[in-house]
Amino acid sequence: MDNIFKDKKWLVIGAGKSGINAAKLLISSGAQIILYDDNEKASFDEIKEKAVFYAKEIPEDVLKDISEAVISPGIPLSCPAAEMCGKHKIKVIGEIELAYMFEKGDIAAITGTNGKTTTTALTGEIMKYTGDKVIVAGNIGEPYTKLVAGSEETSHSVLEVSSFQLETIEDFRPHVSAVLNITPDHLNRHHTMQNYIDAKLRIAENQEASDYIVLNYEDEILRKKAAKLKPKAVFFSSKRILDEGIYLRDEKDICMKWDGEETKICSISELSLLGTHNYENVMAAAMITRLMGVSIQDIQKAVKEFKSVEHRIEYVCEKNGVVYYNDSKGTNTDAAIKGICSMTRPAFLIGGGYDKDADFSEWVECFSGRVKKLVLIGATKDKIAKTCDEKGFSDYIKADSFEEAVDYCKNNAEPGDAVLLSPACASWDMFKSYEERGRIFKKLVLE
Ligand code: UMA
Repeated sequence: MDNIFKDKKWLVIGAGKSGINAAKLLISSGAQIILYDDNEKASFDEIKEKAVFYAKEIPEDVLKDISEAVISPGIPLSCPAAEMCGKHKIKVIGEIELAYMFEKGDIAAITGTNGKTTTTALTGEIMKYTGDKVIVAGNIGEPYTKLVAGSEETSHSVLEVSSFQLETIEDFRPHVSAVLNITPDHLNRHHTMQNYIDAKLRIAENQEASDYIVLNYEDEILRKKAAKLKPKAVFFSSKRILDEGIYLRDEKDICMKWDGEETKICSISELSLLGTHNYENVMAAAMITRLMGVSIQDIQKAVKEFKSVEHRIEYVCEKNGVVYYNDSKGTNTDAAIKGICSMTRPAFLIGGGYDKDADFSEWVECFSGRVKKLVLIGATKDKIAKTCDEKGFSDYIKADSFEEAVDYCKNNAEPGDAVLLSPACASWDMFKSYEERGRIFKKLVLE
């Protein structure tokens, strides 16, 4: 095969995890790298010998030699660097698309507003029962560009893909895709709900009739879109028994119906994961892996063995009769509502963070009878406080720092209470990532 990268000059936009790993993949294929980041202090030590770095602006004479550009997911196509590419007719692809050019095996790709990390992790665990090599990558944390070089003809890549990543695919074609649900999120980036839905559904754009898409039957948007998609749609439902697909029978058993035959996968009492949203994640993962060729017996074993994912309603510890939970992955109101609704004790809730133009009404509405005190942090604290005032919820305080918020909870929660970090916001105003926010929370709690 011709090496289409050799001696080509590639522009890598973004010097975070995705950008650095995209650059490394390109360098290993013989390409030359121009690295761009809005932040002039961006660190790129790993590739500093092999990349030329620019911040804010790229000189015209450098741009004219660039053949293609790869953009990181967190950077919108309206950023100055991508606009410069447009002016110079340089094609811009996303980091997922770049990795896909190196893929040798088959792919299961999972998106949705919520649940995708748990579903991806579980899908990866079930796929491992095939005995084949399994790569778990994407929005879940490990960039696809970092791991794809290890793919083989018989390997399986299980990818969590965000709407940001799907915006910039071209040929990316999973054999099995899944959209778990679509509720408002990232509207500051996508501007309208329709744009957000369109970005998510790009997951099926290159799929053919021999491919599958797993969809949530209870999500009206997805149910209506199914017939218009090229891959065969297979549904899961937590509310009704389906003619084909996977569903929760009598609110206790997860059953799969395929080729006219119903098989019980497990009872929900056998699962470590809690809550209906998690049963949906299990159903999606079981269906995806069945369509990827895993046996029913292996699916049955794997789902029962699976434990919860870090930062998703994660039990931290019990101290002085107070139980602490880290739900830092609750980065939007929908996910955070699931966090609160899973609590069986009155909760001190730490909320607030980066402003994504979200509406906090529904989140605040579910506080009644559940939230003892809301401790607000970050850029959205005044906006959330205003929503609380409008909704008649007055048990809130504002903290000046994350440490102050955690300390307040530690000093005021009483035996029988829970302390829950479930911010309903992204972390980027105060932290590098939701992972960093979750880990700092756990450290402060355990101190
Ligand atoms: N930057 C700019 N201009 C901008 C914005 C950012 O130059 O307008 C620069 C920053 O200075 C920084 C770099 O871009 O140096 C960061 O790039 P990035 O935001 O794409 O972040 P990465 O570190 O590359 O991580 C990305 C994903 N981040 C985002 O989509 C925001 C990670 O998803 C993903 O795990 C990682 O790639 C590996 O694939 C995180 C996320 O928060 C978990 N995702 C969102 C979510 O789940 O809601 C979509």
